[in-house]
Amino acid sequence: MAPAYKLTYFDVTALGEPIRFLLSYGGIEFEDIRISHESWPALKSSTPFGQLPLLEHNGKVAYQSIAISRYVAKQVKLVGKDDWEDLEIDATVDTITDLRIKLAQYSFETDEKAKKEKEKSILNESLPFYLEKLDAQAKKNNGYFVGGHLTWVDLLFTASLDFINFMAKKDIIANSPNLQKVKQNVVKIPNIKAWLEKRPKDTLQ
Ligand SMILES: N[C@@H](CCC(=O)N[C@@H](CS)C(=O)NCC(=O)O)C(=O)O
Repeated sequence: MAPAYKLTYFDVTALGEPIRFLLSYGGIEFEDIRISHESWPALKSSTPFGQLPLLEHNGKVAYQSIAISRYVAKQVKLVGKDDWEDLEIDATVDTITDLRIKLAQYSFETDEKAKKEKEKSILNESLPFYLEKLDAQAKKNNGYFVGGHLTWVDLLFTASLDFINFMAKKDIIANSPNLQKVKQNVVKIPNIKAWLEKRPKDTLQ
């Protein structure tokens, strides 16, 4: 029987990888459909908002990577212990998203002069600002972001690192010992380890 979950995204980690991590964590089998850039234009208009990723479950289609991640986190029991922890998780996810969007503004800037300016304001100012605060949060929570225990934001952060590092052109957590702990706490989980070994090796970012 075909798996009940089908994830459709491009052949990159980026916004699809947190969902792949979460499904893998829960031992949930899923179809990992990877759309090539050549075949995307023909598919685009059939998607809810002309973008990927999409998750199909029980014959229904969901879009928006973070909403999908939150849904899968509930299925695999990686949410907070109470509403306040859920709020803290959501706030941290939004902060990581803010950082990702800033780095994309730098990374995909094609005008040389504008890129130089963004290097200063984003790479040299915003990035260290965010990293210092996120590292302090991970320190306070003993190698996790929220509540001193594993939640889906730890998986989302770790799964996003390849793409974020690609955009920043460096290992952003090289000098952030507590963010390194978050990553270690995630990659040592047997189901995540198995996914990392199994996932396509030539995937970009
Ligand atoms: N907020 C959306 C953003 C989705 C998004 O930007 N998807 C990009 C790939 S990362 C996409 O589908 N690009 C192709 C297009 O817009 O035609 C999410 O988190 O799912």
